Amino acid sequence: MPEEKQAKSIDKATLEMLDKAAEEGIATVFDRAEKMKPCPIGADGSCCKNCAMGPCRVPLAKGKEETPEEKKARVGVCGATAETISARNFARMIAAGSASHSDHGRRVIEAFKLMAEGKTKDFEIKDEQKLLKLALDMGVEIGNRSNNEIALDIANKCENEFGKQEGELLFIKNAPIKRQEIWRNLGVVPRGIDREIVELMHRTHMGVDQDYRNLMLQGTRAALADGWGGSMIATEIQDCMFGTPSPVLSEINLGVLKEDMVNLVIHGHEPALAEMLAVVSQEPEMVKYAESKGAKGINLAGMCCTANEILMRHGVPIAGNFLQQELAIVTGALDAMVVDVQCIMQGIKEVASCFHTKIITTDNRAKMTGAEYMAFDEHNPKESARAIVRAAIDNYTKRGKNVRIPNIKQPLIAGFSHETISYLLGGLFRASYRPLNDNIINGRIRGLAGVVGCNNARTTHDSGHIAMIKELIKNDVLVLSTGCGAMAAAKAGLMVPEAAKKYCGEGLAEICETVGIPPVLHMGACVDNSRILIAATAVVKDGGLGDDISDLPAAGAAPEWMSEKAIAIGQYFVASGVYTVFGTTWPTSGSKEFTNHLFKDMEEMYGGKWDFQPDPVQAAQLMIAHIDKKRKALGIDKARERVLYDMDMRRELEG
Ligand code: NFS
Repeated sequence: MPEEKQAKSIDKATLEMLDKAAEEGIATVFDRAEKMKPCPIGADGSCCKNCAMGPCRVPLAKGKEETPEEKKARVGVCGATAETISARNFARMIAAGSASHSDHGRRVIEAFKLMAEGKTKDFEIKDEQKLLKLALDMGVEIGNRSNNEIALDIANKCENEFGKQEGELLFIKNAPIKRQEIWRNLGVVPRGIDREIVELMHRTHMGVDQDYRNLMLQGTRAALADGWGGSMIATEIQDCMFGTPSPVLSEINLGVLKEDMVNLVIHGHEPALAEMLAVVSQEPEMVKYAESKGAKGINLAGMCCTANEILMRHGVPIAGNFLQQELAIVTGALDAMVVDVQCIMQGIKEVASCFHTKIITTDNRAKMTGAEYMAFDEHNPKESARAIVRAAIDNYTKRGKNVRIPNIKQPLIAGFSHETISYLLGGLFRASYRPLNDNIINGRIRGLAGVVGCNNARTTHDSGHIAMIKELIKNDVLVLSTGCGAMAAAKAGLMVPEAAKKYCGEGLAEICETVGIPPVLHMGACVDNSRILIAATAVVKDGGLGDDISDLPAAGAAPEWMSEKAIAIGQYFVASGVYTVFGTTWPTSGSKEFTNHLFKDMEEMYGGKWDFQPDPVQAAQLMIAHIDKKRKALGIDKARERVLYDMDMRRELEG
């Protein structure tokens, strides 16, 4: 029987634009993925190219048990074993992922410092309460000092977290006490963010660390330096400067583009420029300028995590998630795609060459051959943003006749910072996680799941996220989401309160309806996974559910992951005590021993562990089983039935 072709997406807007691309002979990521299969040796982590004696390939023969002799022979030219090679590759993914999140955090601090020093007037403190709380947490004097004086001290302290050579990262103290002890006992508390990443790169160089256990201790240090360091710093400082998110209504999918307006999509990860674009695109002079070119106004929309940032704080609509970036251009209605850093496919340039769309790079760390570079000047952010908006408006006049915008979009509610969750549940004057804890203890909410991460062209777009989330909420698991996973959920209509009645088990539906929240809470961009860590810690601190994150009936997943950042996130979740299951593909399959270390040993070390399950419904069942195990350990298990999907229900899901 011929192999059944995998559906490209479950999202109708995506499918419609893929048809348009096909009609016009335009290749996208979906076509390239079909044309080029992944290298099976590299996909399993069995290829080492860390020196010029290689690349060495040490693939594991599939379908039969390996003999000890065969295992012994599976080494690189230098003698590196499959275990070492696999661990090095995995560790380097962590290093790259942690570097990306952390360098994002560093840029945010730079802007924050300029603001504090009065060198830019366009940024300001938007959340004074959060600033003061940060000051208290970080030991910064408040007294009679101005906000900017306090902010400058905080900026300097945060900056120091990157280059610190000794001691412990400051935000480690945000974790439950017991967690901190576990880390100290294992010796994995990060010193400085940069130091841990550099040391990991050193240790994975040819001929350095050859013990996968030891390598992963450093991998964990670098990952924790991301989750409880770079990412957490980014989130906290962004909240001070741009405001802590609170519930906001918006819309998502390609249908947010408008035929009669200048369409400008901001794509990437960092919020500073996007914040300014959100402001200046509404300025009367700008709108007038757009009208002078025949447009009805300026329509700003987001893509990937920059989109999440400005959605959370301003309700700016989202055009789509990772795999939709080229398709926004295929509509023919996009006048400019403005990019900063991360997750930007080079393919957008080629697709844009078939239309009038201008690709504008704005960050000196991420330029693209053939695209126009318009530097974002942090000293003068508003002016930079105005120049970009003007360029988009000018380009509107070049829009061709070949325009088709799918008439598909969904409403969503976003803005669930951990502060918001406690206000919503506890009330403005007694904000607390108590009601959440009580409802977990009484079983209305079975547990919590973080479903996060990317899209991956090797699996049906959005399908993993949606199948997994529906299975979880059906079983009364409240889902916290970030990144492209959150966008998938929103597009499927799961981020409105009405979704509770339709998709949730009785207990969860009751809570959502009473509080007026959706069953899937949008917590922001991928750096905002740190919000999930803080929320989990708040649940621990509120009491009744153990004294560590690993005691909570909670689990994490990235069913469609693809980025190195996802591996860094996974490792800091595991090291923070969370059972974490990934889908699509597993990058250490070439070494059973090393995979065992991640899937088994880590549970003894950290109370959390990795797992891999490409079927999203089965993966959800693994998460639920883990949640039930934790409920039992806490003594709050009462007999409850697990809803299992039958084939009809699955078909309905996929249809
Ligand atoms: Ni996260 Fe956000 Fe999306 Fe994946 Fe990329 S945009 S930082 S890496 S693809 S979720």
